[in-house]
Amino acid sequence: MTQTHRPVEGNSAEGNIVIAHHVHQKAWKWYDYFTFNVDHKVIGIQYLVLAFVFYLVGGAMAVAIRSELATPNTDLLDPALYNAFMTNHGTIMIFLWIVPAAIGGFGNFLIPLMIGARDLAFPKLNALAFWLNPPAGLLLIASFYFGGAQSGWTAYPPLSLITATTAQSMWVLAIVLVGTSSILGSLNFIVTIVNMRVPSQRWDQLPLFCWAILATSVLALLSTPVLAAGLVLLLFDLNFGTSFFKPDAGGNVVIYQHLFWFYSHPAVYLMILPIFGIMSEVIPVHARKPIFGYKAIAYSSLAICIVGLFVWAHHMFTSGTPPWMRMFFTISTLMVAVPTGVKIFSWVATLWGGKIRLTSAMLFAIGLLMMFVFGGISGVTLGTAPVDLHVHDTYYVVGHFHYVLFGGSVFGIYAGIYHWYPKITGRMLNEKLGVLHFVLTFIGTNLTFAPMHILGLQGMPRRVAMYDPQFAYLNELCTIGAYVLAVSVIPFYINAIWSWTKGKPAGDNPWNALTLEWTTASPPAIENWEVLPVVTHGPYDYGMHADDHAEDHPIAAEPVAE
Ligand code: HEM
Ligand SMILES: [Cu+2]
Repeated sequence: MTQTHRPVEGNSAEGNIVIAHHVHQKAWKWYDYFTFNVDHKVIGIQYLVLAFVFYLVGGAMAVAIRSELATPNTDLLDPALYNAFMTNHGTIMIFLWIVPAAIGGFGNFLIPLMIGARDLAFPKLNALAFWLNPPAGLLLIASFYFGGAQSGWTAYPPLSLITATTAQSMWVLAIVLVGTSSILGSLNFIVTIVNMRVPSQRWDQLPLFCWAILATSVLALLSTPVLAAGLVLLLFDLNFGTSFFKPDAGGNVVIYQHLFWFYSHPAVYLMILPIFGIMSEVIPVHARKPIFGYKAIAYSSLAICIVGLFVWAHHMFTSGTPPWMRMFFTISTLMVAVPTGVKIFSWVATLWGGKIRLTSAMLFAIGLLMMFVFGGISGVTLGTAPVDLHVHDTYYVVGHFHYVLFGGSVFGIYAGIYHWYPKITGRMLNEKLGVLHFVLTFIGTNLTFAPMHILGLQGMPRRVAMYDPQFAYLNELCTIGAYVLAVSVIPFYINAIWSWTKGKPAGDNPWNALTLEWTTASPPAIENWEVLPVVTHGPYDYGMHADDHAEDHPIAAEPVAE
């Protein structure tokens, strides 16, 4: 713990009020953000900013891919470059955008603030975990000099063993770096949440975002080493003449798929669980209502984490898996829908009868609900072996996972940014630009990814630069949607950069929220608190106490009319 070396004065009779003197410095300078800084808030911002930079890189690749696909012929990119863009687009969007933003960014910035701690348990380890990410990104970008990895973000052998060997090795090293980062970060989160809550915060007063990060971290710890093992074997096959995955030399390609998906299916929960955590914070605050089913939401995160470990082979229904396996993995996959449904219903129930403020944060949260339900349903169809056998590796899959990843993760990251930007910077974002951003994003996402389901059902294969002219019309729609999405980020980036210094000052608690992070200054001082907070009520007790902004939420104060 970092704070133990500081002179502290305790109200020891109570045991829960600790006053720290000599907090020397109030705030960091801009250049501190470019150094090996150990403050969790600096690290959180470093993760977020790096992620938003890579979002543009991955997004530019998406625009290139969609421009190529605007017509049936390959008139823009040569096929090898197309494959390299496609592979690195997926890799960057997952490993350098969603995961670092959702877990690294929000997790680091918020966890200590939400539990009344001054930092994470191991601040240096935390900084180290962050600094593994920039070199990973550089490796991916530099790999284009060697042709770029071309075998898709799954890097299935034997394809990955016979295309662009050097670039593929760089790709493997990049993923091992981000994987290591995620293992270190997860350890830190678990120890911090378990050990460093202020004594007055009971487990059932822990904000749901913290529960989500806890579940995410456990899952990352269990699954990431398996991916690392698979990738290191691949690296050996690529460079040192081994043949773990070379079929013609006695190797087995299906083993690679098991190792890969044992991590990469859970990886979708690594991306979505923190986002679910963000949803559980944003919705009650902007609906001015206690969250419905706190315990159900907390437990369902843990349930998703456990069941999520037993579903990986739904990606392998077409890899010669025996029927009993297809049956087992269909059933386990469908079971994940249950805890997920619990969450969705809890949020809808929270919205029900709430005094909803349609802030940009709330718009993105509601947009997420709509998109995610749609993506979840197409996921259920894919998880069912008989359906998947038909649409596997078609655009149906591409439509599905973009609904979940874009409609789920990206909308959630935006909801979180609009919600916590005032805490992070001390300034409000401009709401008009926020609404414009939301409208463009919502239209763009649906226009880009909805037609892909139809294309898939009609039989258009994925991962192709050239396609049958019968698919031209729907592809044009997708490409127009992609341009709308490209435009949609402009108001957001302008807003985020401009408001950082010029936005309306936010005050400490602009939304009148009840979680602990809103009890300290905006932006929080270097060690977060002058006086550690004392938890007197639950994080979502809107309208339940006379002193907590009753003017804002009259709902629960009066008995529900029935
Ligand atoms: C942050 C959001 C996004 C995420 C997480 C994401 C993720 C992915 C992933 C994992 C792949 C698979 C790559 C592979 O198979 O190796 C992929 C492919 C693709 N993405 Fe995205 N993507 C995102 C945004 C977008 C956007 C905005 C567009 C269009 C404007 C787009 C268009 C495509 C296309 C056309 C493919 C190729 C599909 C194929 O041929 O299989 N993606 N994306
Ligand atoms: Cu999966």
